[in-house]
Amino acid sequence: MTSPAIEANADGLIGPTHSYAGLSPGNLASSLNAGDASNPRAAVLQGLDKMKRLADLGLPQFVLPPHERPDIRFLRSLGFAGSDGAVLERAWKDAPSFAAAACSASPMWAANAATVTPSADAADGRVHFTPANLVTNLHRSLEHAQTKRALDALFPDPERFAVHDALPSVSHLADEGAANHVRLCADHGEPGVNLLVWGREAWKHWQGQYPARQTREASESLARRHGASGVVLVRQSKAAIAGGTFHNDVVCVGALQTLFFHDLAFEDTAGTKAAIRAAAADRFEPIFVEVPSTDLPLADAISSYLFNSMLVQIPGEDRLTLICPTETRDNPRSHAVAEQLAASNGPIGRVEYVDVRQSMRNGGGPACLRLRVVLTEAEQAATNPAMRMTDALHARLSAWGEKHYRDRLSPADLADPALLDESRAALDELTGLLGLGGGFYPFQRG
Ligand code: SUG
Repeated sequence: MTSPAIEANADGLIGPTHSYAGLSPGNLASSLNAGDASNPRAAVLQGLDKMKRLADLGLPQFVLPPHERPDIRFLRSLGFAGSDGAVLERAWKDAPSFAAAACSASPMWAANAATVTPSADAADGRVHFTPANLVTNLHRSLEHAQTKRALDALFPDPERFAVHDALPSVSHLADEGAANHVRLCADHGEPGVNLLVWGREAWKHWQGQYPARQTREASESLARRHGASGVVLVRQSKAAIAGGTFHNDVVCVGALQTLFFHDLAFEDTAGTKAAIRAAAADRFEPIFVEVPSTDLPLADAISSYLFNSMLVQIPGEDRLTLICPTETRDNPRSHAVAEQLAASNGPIGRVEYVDVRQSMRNGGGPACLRLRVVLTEAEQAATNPAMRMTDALHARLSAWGEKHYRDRLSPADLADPALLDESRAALDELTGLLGLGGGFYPFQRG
């Protein structure tokens, strides 16, 4: 017996320290824009508008709170002491790379928050979450404990939800979460095919210029601990990683029966398709929409983020809608591919565009900002209602962002102790707005 289910989104609310610090080698946008001034206020409003857009389309939308940044606890663990302001000041003087990592607003990219297995695919009938350890990049490795706290707050019922700890934080088990997971199915509530894409193997030396962020062993462990069915493990292509595909979701997105991807996404495209077909067996016929490099060179795919779009089934519509960043419309080749898709009789009936430019400049498109969670009616009812996006919450959070966020932040401003106080004041108020209770943030626990 399967229960009808819908695909909800939980987006990372962009934090007050959103900045361009060049922290992610292999993520070309992050390197290219390093040192530029950011606009955290515009960023949070863009993210909120995107959430409202999805909620208005009839898809359940949740908000994941930003993490406390600067991460003073992390800096203290490195031996910096004194008042919180003194810790920050000293760290920026003596260890600026660690200080920059401690200030990153990277938890905004919720596709990296966790890997999710819907209850229809899990052996014990619960929805499983494993926060990603994100060990490849220092600034991101600081996220998983607070991510678990946020997921516990949003999915509090242990009868229905299993929120695990991250995999051990070692390079052998490097895990980047749902950015390397695609689920295909006949219908969200029915058992699906779980495509887990890895870049390197734990025991083999990695020689690429850029890091491969997901190990095969991490993906296997996730599937094992979630009791996931329909698992297909495939290798991300080395050419894709070399070209700047730091996550599979930069060149691939899927929904229901449709897999939309660039021809350089996988090391073995024919093998990947065959494995997906075999896993789908007689349950459904996968639809492959493959974009050849001749139509769209990898470099254009990466700079325009055509594939880092949200592929969604709007309630009541037969065909899928692709929600792309405005950068896709600005790139003539990507735009042509998107328009052809919508004009064809294929599975994607409509293309829309959303402005998330502040996030895009750090390599985070519409799909990076959201974590997809397939939920049955009963599971939806068991989520924390205070974290669900509504018109009223959108208005409250927009006013909150306007009040607390700066409209200009250069990387040098991250050292300003006033920013620490401003960020904490913002997060303190937010815990009330999202019903998170006291002690949600480390600074509230003393
Ligand atoms: O991990 N950028 C993020 C972008 C994550 C995008 N997520 C997905 N593709 N799902 C990253 O590389 C840049 C931060 C900086 O340079 O300041 C950063 O962390």
